[in-house]
Formats: sequence, structure tokens, C-alpha cells
Amino acid sequence: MAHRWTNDLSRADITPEHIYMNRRQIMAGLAGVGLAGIAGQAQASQGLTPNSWDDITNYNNFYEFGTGKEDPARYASALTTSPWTIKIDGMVDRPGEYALGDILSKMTIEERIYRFRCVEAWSMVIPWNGFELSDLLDMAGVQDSAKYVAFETLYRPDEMRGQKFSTIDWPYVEGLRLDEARHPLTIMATGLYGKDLPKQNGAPIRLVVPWKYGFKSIKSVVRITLTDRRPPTSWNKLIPREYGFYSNVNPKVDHPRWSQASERVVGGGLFSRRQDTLMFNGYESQVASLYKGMDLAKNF
Ligand SMILES: Nc1nc2c(c(=O)[nH]1)N[C@H]1C(S)=C(S)[C@@H](COP(=O)(O)O)O[C@H]1N2
Ligand SMILES: [Mo]
Repeated sequence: MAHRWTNDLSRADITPEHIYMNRRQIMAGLAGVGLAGIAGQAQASQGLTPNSWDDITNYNNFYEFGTGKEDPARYASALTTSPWTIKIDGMVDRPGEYALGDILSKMTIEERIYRFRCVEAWSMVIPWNGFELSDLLDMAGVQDSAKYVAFETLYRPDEMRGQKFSTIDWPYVEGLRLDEARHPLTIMATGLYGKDLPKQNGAPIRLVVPWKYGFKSIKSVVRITLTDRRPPTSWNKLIPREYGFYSNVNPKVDHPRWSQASERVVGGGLFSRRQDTLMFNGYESQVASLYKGMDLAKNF
């Protein structure tokens, strides 16, 4: 499908030369720099060097395999990821079971290096491979009545040992407003560092919404439903006072039990450092308009 708009850095963009060039262009009055360059510069100023493969694949949240950060890497190998289908239903013209292979044959896979911010106040930078969710929604044909998109993870307790415990009301579910789902930053990821997505990261396909806390980026998706009602989300159902529907990264709205003003940068071993958390995780210029006029302290 058409490659519409990449407003994030690619691997080539993070070379010092490129950053230097953008800085010069910005100082020269924005001549020749589009939105992408500005966004890239804003993010590069805090560093967008990807975390190592080891960090990204050994420090995970995936409660289907246990609640420990190392449980997913240890236990996710039990998951069968082929064949894989995604059921797309609800307010769509072409509902059905879509085979992942058929979906991928129609999509352009590109790399997006995204800042990732977990609600637990740590962060990484991750080079995803994937395609825009909007393209998948177009495959199914979204009807005018649809206002929200609901997502569901696989339920298979035989392979997902954490599902034998009722930590979460399985299956894991998430939701977005349709305009959030259609935003070009919202992708379905199928790979990391140009390789297939490891199982602990949500193989074979997972959502990535870079301006929201990590838990919105639901893994191992098997169902996508278009609806006119705001869908339930797992963490909101579990602890509504702490986790709202929107869950936008916002340094000014604290989690009731800890500050969201700063984050620990994962990596660097003993020398892991902290940095200020950016509004909308650094994607403010691209997404703030989605929330114009909304009280973000109430709609957290
Ligand atoms: N199905 C499912 N998706 C999930 C989770 C989960 O427990 N189950 N954890 C979420 C949380 S809290 C985070 S921080 C991210 C972690 O993604 P990563 O392990 O690829 O970094 O996945 C999110 N998606
Ligand atoms: Mo998270």
C-alpha cells in the first residue's frame, strides 16, 4: 500500500551528519525542512539510539507469560505463531478471518524507530518493522458509524502459562479512538531490527502507539473490532483509578502512586540514567491536535 508519511527517524537519519544538517536547516529558518525534520530534531536532541536487541527482548511485559520482566523471554517460546489469523469484525464492509500472510502480502513493511515509554517510568528506543494500522483498516473497509477500534490478544492457556492465573481478565484487550488508530504514527509491528518479531515482544503481530504508555501497545493480536462504543481495556478494568482509557504519555499527570515527570532509560548497565519525560512521549507536534479542548487530567 501507499507509503504516506514517515514522520519519524529512520536508521539513516540518526547519523550525526544528518542531525547536524537538520540543526543547521532549522537555524536557517526551517528552509527545506518538513515536519519530519523538525520532529526528528526534537527527538534526536534526547537521543534516539536504539536499545540493544538484548535489552529489547529480555526486559518485557507480557503477562500471558508471567508478571516478571524476564518471564516472557523464558516462556514465550511455547507460543505457536503460525498459522495466524486476525478476525476483523464489527462495523466493517468486509468482516472475516484474515490470514496474516495475506495481510502482509498487501502491506509495505517499513522501519520506524520509536521512543517507547512504559507506565512504570522506564523507556527504550525500539526499531520496529511494520505497517500503518490505517492500511489494515482500509482492507476491511471501516463503516461511517465506527468510532473506536477494539483489540484482543490470543487466549491459549496451554501455551500461555500466565493465563492459568487470573492476574488479568483474559484475553488482554485494548482500544483506541478511530482517529488515534488512523494516525500515521500508529503501526502494527511485525519485526524488530529487520528480523521477525520475537515471541516475547508480541509475535507475530502487535500494535505500537508511540505517544501512549506501553500497555496500550497490545501484543499477539487475533481480533480487531470496529465499534461505536468505547471498548473496555484490560488495565482500566483492573484498576480504573490508575489506568484510564487514553493513557497518553504526560509528564504533568502523575500515576497515583508515582511521578511521570521523568523516566529511567533502560540500558547502559549500572550507568542507567534518567531523563525528563516529554509530552506525548516527544510526539506532541504530531498528535496534540487529537486532544484539542480535552482536559487531559480528567481524560488520563
Ligand atoms: N497481550 C499483552 N500485550 C501487552 C502486555 C501484556 O501483558 N499482554 N503488556 C503491555 C505492557 S505493560 C508493555 S510495557 C508493553 C511491553 O512491550 P515490549 O515487551 O515489547 O517492550 O507491552 C504491552 N502489551
Ligand atoms: Mo507497561
